[in-house]
Amino acid sequence: MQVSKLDDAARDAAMEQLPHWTYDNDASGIRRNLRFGDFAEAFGFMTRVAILAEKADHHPEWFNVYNRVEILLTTHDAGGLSQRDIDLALAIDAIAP
Ligand code: H2B
Repeated sequence: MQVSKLDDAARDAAMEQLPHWTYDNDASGIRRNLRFGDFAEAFGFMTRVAILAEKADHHPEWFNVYNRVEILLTTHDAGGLSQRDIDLALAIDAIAP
């Protein structure tokens, strides 16, 4: 399905729903960093996100060390931030601690 990059106004409006996320202009995506009690909690969270991502056919770029998870959402097919990233960010927020 075709997906387009959000324009600046749409991006700014969407970001108002996502106070835990910051827009990274260089990456043309949004970032959220999380910290958990230990690796098992962090990886458990990543597993839940992976299931959501696979269902949506939209996948995060992320980095994990022990109890830290750093997430970048951008849409490769659109060359930047799209509504798919906003939808996945909202779904991630709903299961984040
Ligand atoms: N994830 C992300 N983040 N961006 C994409 O453009 C994307 C994806 N495209 N997951 C999907 C898979 C595409 O490659 C498949 C073929 O639908």
